[in-house]
Amino acid sequence: MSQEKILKQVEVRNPGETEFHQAVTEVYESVKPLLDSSEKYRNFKIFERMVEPERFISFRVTWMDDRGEVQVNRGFRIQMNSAIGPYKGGLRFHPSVNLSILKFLAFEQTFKNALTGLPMGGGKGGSDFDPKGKSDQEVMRFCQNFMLELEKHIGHRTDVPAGDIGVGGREIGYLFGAYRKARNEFTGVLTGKGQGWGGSLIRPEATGYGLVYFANNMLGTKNKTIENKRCLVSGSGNVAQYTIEKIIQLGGIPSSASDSSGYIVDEKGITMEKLAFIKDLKNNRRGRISEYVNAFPEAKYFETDHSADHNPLWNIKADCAFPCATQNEINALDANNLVGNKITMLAEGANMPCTPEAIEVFLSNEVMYSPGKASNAGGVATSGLEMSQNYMGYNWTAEEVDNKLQGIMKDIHDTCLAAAEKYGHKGNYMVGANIAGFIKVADSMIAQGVI
Ligand code: NDP
Ligand code: 2IT
Repeated sequence: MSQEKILKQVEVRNPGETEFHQAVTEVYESVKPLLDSSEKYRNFKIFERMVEPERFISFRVTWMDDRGEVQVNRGFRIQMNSAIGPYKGGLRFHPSVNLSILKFLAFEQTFKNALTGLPMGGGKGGSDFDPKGKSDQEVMRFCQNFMLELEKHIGHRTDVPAGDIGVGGREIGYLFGAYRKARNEFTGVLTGKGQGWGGSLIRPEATGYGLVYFANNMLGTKNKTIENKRCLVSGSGNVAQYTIEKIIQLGGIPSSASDSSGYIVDEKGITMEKLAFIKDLKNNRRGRISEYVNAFPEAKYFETDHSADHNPLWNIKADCAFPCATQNEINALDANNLVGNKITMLAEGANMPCTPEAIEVFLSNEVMYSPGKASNAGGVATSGLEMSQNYMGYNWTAEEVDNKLQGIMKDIHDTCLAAAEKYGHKGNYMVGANIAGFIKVADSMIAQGVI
């Protein structure tokens, strides 16, 4: 099928699923020269197969809120591709969750997981349930009812979910408890578990730490490091918190954080003490980032105007940027503002936080840019290490896991650069990540026949 036909068919088969179209188009454009030159990928219809989930499950989740009112939500699991291992990927609980968002995430996850070098296929799931403002009991009842259905479709050798937006340690605990009860078995069916019940050390930190390790590798190609670099970070959840932590540990200066209501700017830099405040605020008190300025009045808080054509957070002077909140949070105007302020590097912590137009701005202005499927892969890689430890019935030390994580991030970095250079796009991490991830999955699919 020609380029137009393949992308057209994705649009026709998945009407209105704009995020999914966006993710598919990016990968397609990167691998097109490979498809053009390789008869085997064309004859085996590899790309056409990759954009069709192997299976997706959609179900009703009914639960009772604290007032005794019955609530109805939607639950999903996209089992995208299992050519190189069991389906693996997070669960997102957010009111915006729909098939388009989960399909884009599952599609990206397939290539990301291939890049880690570990045997994990691609999957993603979640619900339009909004944990914000819910009591612990409500979250627990929701998780139990969600798992009542999901447990029929997952397993430690079949499909291993984990966290994502709105799903952290608390939710994984409730989900794991419900699975164990339903199946009467204790297996590593979820990752991101607690330390005492099968979790891996460093998994909570892994996405953010891995992101900064990756960024340091990128800067290393120009004989630079993150030390003394001013860094913009968006988000204030799991990924943002440990990105900020690792930037501080490596001598950088994180100067912002955000949530969906607004952002804080702390020109003096977020210190370990200030980060401890953010962790307690977000993970225990479940408050808003605006409260940061009450504790640290030297910082400033700005509300986000969601109807504006750009986000002023990305117009603050800095050397590096780490978007760690959500998809499409940086558009072309934001990218131009970053370029105007002479940003040297942007590494994606979130999945697909930059629009295609924003990426174009970075690439054409020689800003070092890395796609989430490469630079945020440390989270799922450490999930893979958690699975290995569960299979072995053994735990590695924090130092052992952290060393493996650093090695994996370096390998992913080098793999992206090597693939980019081989296919004529020297220094382009996006093309390199897409091609290297694609080849691994594609060749495995071909070896396993037409199924
Ligand atoms: P969390 O739920 O811990 O934090 C999400 C953060 O992003 C919060 O600060 C949240 O603000 C903000 N946010 C969420 N949605 C929006 C939105 N629509 N507009 C503005 N801000 C928003 O999630 P994570 O930190 O786990 O995930 C962040 C990103 O990283 C996601 O893109 C996720 O897919 C990706 N990722 C996560 C991994 C992981 O291991 N957890 C691994 C790899 C990637 P608020 O509280 O107001 O909603
Ligand atoms: O987007 C991601 O890579 C994640 N949310 C983590 C997935 C995982 O299985 O650890």
